[in-house]
Amino acid sequence: MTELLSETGRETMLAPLFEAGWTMVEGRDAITKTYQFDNFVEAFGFMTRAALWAEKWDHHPEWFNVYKTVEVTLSTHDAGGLSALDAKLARKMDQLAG
Ligand code: HBI
Repeated sequence: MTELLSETGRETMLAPLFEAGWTMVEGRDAITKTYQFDNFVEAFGFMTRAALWAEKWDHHPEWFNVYKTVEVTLSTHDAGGLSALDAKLARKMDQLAG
């Protein structure tokens, strides 16, 4: 069972993500960010790169792609909320999005 982020963990690990455009999901212990790319191929390329990391870390996003937009929501299903894995994957996604 993956541990939920503690209060201090949230302060330290989520603050930089909020600075980078992530927000809490209304009514859910999850974070979300919408990425805009130049075109569909760029958007899908991002998803492909992110998918390899999600698989490597066995931690998968909930995401929705329309054309050049990718809407990402992260939460840890088996913890029932946010864990350190979500912060880690969010940081990686921001790096991959360039
Ligand atoms: N991804 N976001 C998320 N949350 C999980 O609990 C999770 C996952 N990917 C794989 C995974 N769990 C496996 O370890 C099994 O628990 C399904």
